[in-house]
Amino acid sequence: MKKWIPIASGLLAGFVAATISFADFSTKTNTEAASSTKSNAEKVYVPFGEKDDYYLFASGGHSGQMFIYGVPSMRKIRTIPVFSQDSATGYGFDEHSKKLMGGYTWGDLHHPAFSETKGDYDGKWMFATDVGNSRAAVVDLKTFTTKDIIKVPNTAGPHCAAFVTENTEYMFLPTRFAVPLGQKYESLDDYSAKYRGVMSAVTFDEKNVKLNIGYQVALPPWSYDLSDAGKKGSADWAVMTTYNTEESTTTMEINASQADRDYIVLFNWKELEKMVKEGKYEEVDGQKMIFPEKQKGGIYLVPVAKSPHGVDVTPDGKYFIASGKLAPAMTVFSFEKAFKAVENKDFAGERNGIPILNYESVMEREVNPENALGPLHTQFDDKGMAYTTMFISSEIVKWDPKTGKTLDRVPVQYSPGHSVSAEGDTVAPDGKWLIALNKIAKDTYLSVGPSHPESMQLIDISGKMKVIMSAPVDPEPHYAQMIKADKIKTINVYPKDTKNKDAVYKQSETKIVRKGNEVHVYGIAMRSRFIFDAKSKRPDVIEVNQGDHVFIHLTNIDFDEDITHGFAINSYDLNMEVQPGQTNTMEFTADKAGTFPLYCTNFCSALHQEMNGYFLVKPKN
Ligand SMILES: [Cu+2]
Repeated sequence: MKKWIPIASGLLAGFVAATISFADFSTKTNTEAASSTKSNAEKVYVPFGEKDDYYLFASGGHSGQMFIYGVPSMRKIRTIPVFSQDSATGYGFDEHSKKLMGGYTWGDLHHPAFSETKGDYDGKWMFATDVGNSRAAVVDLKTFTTKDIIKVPNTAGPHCAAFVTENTEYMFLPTRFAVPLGQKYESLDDYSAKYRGVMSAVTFDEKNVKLNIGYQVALPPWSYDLSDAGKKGSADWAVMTTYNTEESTTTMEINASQADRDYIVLFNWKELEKMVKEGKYEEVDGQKMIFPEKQKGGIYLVPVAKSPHGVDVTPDGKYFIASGKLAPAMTVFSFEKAFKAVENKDFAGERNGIPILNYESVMEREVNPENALGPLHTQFDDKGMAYTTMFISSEIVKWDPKTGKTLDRVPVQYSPGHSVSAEGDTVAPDGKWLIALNKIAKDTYLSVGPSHPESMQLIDISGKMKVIMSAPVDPEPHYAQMIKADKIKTINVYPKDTKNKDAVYKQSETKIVRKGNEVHVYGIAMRSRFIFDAKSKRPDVIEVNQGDHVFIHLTNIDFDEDITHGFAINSYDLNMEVQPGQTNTMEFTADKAGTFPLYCTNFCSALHQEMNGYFLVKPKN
């Protein structure tokens, strides 16, 4: 009984707050959520009229999508389709998004990364990579829609990304699976000689909203796992972990864990950029490829405990932290010591022409919290303290990178992979909240059969760490980033684009144009009807001949926030969305003759159910 009193009174307090804020129409955020005097329920309760403090962008793994949550409420707000089709938004059905997807139907979205200015999230763009089909994408945070996707050649699964440099100069996409250049056929017997672990330096042209590959580096045929860019004094550098330096080609769980040490690849991207400018590269598949065994300088190896996962740069840019995922210890490495070792050529031999720095010369300290096992990934708070997920011992350990002292620890349910703290990988983390992204939820939620959801557990880190709540999540969050809500500036409606030849804003300009067997419909969606040809007897009907190639250009002329229309043709397996002010195109061949109702799929008004018409296909004979 006792247990329920604070929760009930918390809710009551919340309802009172809701009434007040609704009355004055306040849009203030729930800034005192982390106050330690509140109950768990009060800390996560965001009353009607108030908003969450943070957006959480979680990778959707092999769903191919990105999941958006509010923090601290942990309410799921939206799914952004990125690499996979999504009929809810028509993504992958309309011409623009179909083209972006490049012929693929799914993706495996791993690590989301916000664009940065001076090492801090600027709230403008979000990048992500696809391990399933080797692509990279950029999402516009004004509209929460995917704007560009590129296929990354010579790379098979850019798991190690995306992490951006301090001013979004680059994001580095190293491969998880080594493949021969050009992904040509080569026998696995020739693995060490013919396979490569290519890293791509991807640039983002903000003006044209276009991702490009600046250059590539033909690294040894190892698996590259995670990376981070330097900050402040180390801003010209980046680090990434690599495993299977054994170069094994089968039974990896045994063969890739033989050597006691794998490596962190430490590279100076300004140096690599200089090499490219000086023409020190070879053209491979149209890419500028740097071969580190021929072009010395710029890339170094740092030995690390075997099979490392995360490598994370401290907010001050002075250290990078990595751990072997089977080991009990985290290792803190010093950038300053690494720079000195590079300068003094303090090398312990080389691998594939890349100098290996002496472990002892670069290592600052090893940190070994009692009974902690399986350190994977580290985030930071506003005081520079580190929080490391322990996959095997199922806990988060808080520790001080400057002393190695363990400060706090909290069990999570269960097996956390990554974690994310508020702006926790920037130069200025916020503290307050940490979310454990747990791979296994077991019996946490109502059963949904043999396969259970994953979970995200919200941890208050404003004082002693405390798990506040747990939210189920679809497969599968690998990493997430959390940004202050007020940094994101969305638009309300798409502005009129008078240069767009497909757009029609006036009813009188709607028309159906035939050129041979090509039919172009220039139509309008508005509450609560479609108008394809205003002059026609039935303006909401499209009639074509079987075999016609049909383009339906549809503009939503409801310039009102949240009045989105859908457009589906029954039994034609087609659906797209037009957000307020947006123009979209659907292209298909009318191969089936018959009568097919068309309708608005996205609820738009009281008369939404009446927003329909017919698509008539006259048979050939
Ligand atoms: Cu509608």
